[in-house]
Formats: sequence, C-alpha cells, structure tokens
Amino acid sequence: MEKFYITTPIYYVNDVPHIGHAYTTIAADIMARYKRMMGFDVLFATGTDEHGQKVEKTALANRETPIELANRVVVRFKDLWKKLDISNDDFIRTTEERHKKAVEAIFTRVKENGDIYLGEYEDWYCTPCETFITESQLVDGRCPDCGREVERLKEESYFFRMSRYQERLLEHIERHPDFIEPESKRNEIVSFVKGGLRDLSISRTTFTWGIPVPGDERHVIYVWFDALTNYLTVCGFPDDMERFEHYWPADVHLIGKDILRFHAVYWPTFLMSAGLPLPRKIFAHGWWTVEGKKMSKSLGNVVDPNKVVDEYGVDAFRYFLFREVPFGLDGDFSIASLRHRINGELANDLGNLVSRSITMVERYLGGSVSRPEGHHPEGPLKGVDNLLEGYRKAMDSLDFHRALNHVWSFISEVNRFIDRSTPWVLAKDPERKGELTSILYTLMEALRIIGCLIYPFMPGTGEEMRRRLGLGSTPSSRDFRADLEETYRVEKGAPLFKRIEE
Ligand code: ME8
Repeated sequence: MEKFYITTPIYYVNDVPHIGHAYTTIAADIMARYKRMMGFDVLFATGTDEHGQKVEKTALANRETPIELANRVVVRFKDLWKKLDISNDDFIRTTEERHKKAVEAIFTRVKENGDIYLGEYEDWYCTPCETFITESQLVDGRCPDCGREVERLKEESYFFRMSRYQERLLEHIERHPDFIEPESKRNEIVSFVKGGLRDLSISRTTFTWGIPVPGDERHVIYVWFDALTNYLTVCGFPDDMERFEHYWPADVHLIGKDILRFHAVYWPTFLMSAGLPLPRKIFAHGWWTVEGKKMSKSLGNVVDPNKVVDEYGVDAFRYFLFREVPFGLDGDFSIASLRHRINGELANDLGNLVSRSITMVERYLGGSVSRPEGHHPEGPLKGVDNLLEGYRKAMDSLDFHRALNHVWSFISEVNRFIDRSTPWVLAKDPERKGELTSILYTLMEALRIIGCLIYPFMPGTGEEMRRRLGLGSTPSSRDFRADLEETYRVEKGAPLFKRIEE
C-alpha cells in the first residue's frame, strides 16, 4: 500500500486555539481522509510546540510552570480536534521523551557533520515569532514580520552552518518545482535564499525551558530546531528506523504563510546536514481576517471555532472555510457569508436534493431501488468520469476550492435532471414504471457519489448520506465510478442542514 504522510504545524501552547489553527488542521484532515479513501496508508500528525522563551514567559505571567501551562492548554487543542472531527493518527507534544531523543539525535548528527560551532550571538530577537533578527532587518526598530518589540541579545550560542547549504538549497528548489507551493511563495523563498544565508544561532543560555544541548547543559536548543524535528519524531526517528524509512519523507507539510521561512529554509538545511531526505512538499496557505480586520486579542475579534461549531455545526464550518477562499490565498471570515452559504449551498442545493430524492424512492418504489436490467448511466451520470477525474486532480494538488466547485456543479446538474425528468409525472402512469425506476436509480447513484466526494470535507454528512442510502459508513475508492450494482434501501431523516434566518 502506498503511504502518505501529512503534518500540520505544532501549535504554541501560549495561546488557545482559534480559527487559524482550525483551518490548517482541517485542511490536513481533508487530505488525510481523502487519501485514506483512495486506499493510501496515511500517517496524519498534529501536536503542540511547548518549549521556548515565549511559552516560559506566558507561564511566568500566569504564575504557573511552563509544563502546567502546557498541560492545561494541550487539552484545549485536543478537545477542539475531537469536536472538529479531526482524524489525526498521532498527537505529538515536544515535552515527550520520544521527542527529546529525536532532537538530541539530529543535533548530534549535524554536529558530527561539522556544522555546529560555538560562538557569540549579538543582535535582536523577537519572542512572539521566536526569531533571530539582524539590525538591518528591523523595521522602525521593530520585528519585520509581526511589528512587535524586539529584545537585544548578547550571549554565547551554538551556530549552525546554514551558509554552507545556500547553493544546494537553491538547486533543490529549482529541480523540484512543487517543493514549495503556491508558486508566489516559492519565488519569495528563492529571492530570500539568493540574498544570502547566514549561519543560524541554534541555542540559548538566558532561559532554561527547552531541550539541553547534548554535552553542554548550559544551553537549551533553539525552539525552532526543536519544533521542526517533531516531523521526524512522529514517524519513529531515531529508535524505529524501519517505520521511519517507511513514512519519511513527509508528503506534505501544511503550514500558514507566516512560518514558511522556517520550513522552506531552516528545515531543509538541517535535514541536508543530517543526511536525511527532504519533505516532498511544503504548502503555505493564506491568512484569515475577520469581518475585514486583522484578528487580534486587542481587537477582541478572535474567532473561537468552538462557538461557531456550537451555533452552525461542524460540517458547515469545515465546508465554509474551504468553499469561501481558494487554498493558498488570504480570506475573510464573516458570519453573513457563512449563513448565506449554509442556506444556499448546504440546506438548499445539497439538503433538498437528498431529501426530495429519497422521498421519491420511498413514495414511488416502497423505499428500495436496485439497478434495472441493462441500465446505462444517464443524465448527469454520463459525465461522471470527468467529474471524478477533475475532483481527483484538484484534491491531489490541494486545490480544495476547485474540488468543491466540481461537486457543486454536479449537484446543480442533478437538481436540473430531476426537474427535467419529472418523476412525479411518471409515477402516475404504471406503464412508465421502468423509466421511473431508472431515473430514481440514477439519482441514488448520484447521491452515493456526492456523499463520497464531500466526505473528506464533511465526514459526518458524508456518512449520514451513506446511512440513508443503506450503504456502509465509509466510502472507498470503489465508490469512484458510476453504475455499481447496488441496491439502495433508503431511509428518510431530518434535514441535513437547517436553514438559518438571515
Ligand atoms: O508558529 N489565518 O505555532 P502557532 C490562518 N509553533 N492560519 C493561521 C492564522 C490565521 N489568521 N493564525 C494562525 C507556530 N494560523 C509554531 C509552529 S511547526 C514546526 C512550529 C495557523 O501556534 C497557521 O497554520 O503560532 C500558522 O502557521 C499556525 O497557525 C501558527 O501557529
């Protein structure tokens, strides 16, 4: 079985989860479910980034220890992932023993390769970004990325010879056009690397909340060196090399655009130095604003996914995030738009289609329909191969928006097919029973296919549709064709989506 290894960033525990964290994690879940459905051996990992100065500072301000803070906040993440139907296979915390081992092992490999030396770091540091910043990068004396205050550091530090890997990294990016996506982001990285890579400080001595440098306990390892290594820990490095070699390299690291440089510059050079293969793809998605404004604690407009889900349901939330904005671009979250899509696309287009189709099978055929003798795909099912191929191509390139567009044009087509073929007229004429059966069978096939295509996005709804069609709960690659010899024993249920007063 072919493997597929996908990761999310591991989230800092200084903050509780919000819509941004949910977005990346749901995207990875969509991909993981899609690949499992297509028969892949999937490893899908997420987790929490628990070390570093930022977490230590927050804990101090809360008068708790960093591990108390982490233990408290990690529950918030885990609970949210349950609520959002996230199907991760692993959840890694960087304070776990298995992770400490992995970090020590990769640090030691890099060191043995002659790429670590002791020096002194004297420059700036942005704690919210956990980034070293040079004087010339400052913008108005502040962090060029987040605009917040920076602090001056002057301390002994171990350095990683990142400068050594500049040419190799550029070459790798050129040879593998889909290593960094989307393309605009790749171009940003290429010009950054061409601007020159300096050696990177990879240890700190002025606080203690981290993994000690092997052989020099006065230092803790830089939190990004620590955090990025989680991707190796999850697949068994260094103790279970058989498992590691099976899953590594990762097929996709999904991240937000804010942390692309760490993933597309630091991480590959660490791996090159350690003599390990590079991930196949790093995909950086865009950022959400909220009702037109940047999301921030001070503005008090941070979207809590728990609240949205309680009010509108998990599948509507999952659907909205990926229908509203092409993956890779920035987007704006607004409740008006969410409601509009729930009413139009979910309750009306999809919900009504399911309900009226099933009602007709109940009313006209006593609740069950089998494939009629000599049946051929008709109506919307004639174009189903194109639909499936378009969907697969879109999904394989993480183009969720296009995949959903394919599904919703199919849904409209099926709705038009019903209007055109007027089963309610045929039902009045016993001589046209054959025609009626064929049309309703076609509808059931269409619903089966729709249920399977929406399943990665809306797992609960996809499963519920299958239940109502009398099928097993999870779709598989077998469902990727029309004209299966199914017998549909249908069951009508409550509306899949409730309309909301706008
Ligand atoms: O950076 N819109 O963790 P973090 C979209 N621990 N996505 C958003 C977002 C927004 N407004 N805000 C956050 C870290 N995100 C490190 C990662 S990985 C080895 C270490 C998402 O808790 C987006 O995926 O700050 C971003 O990359 C991530 O949250 C940052 O999470």
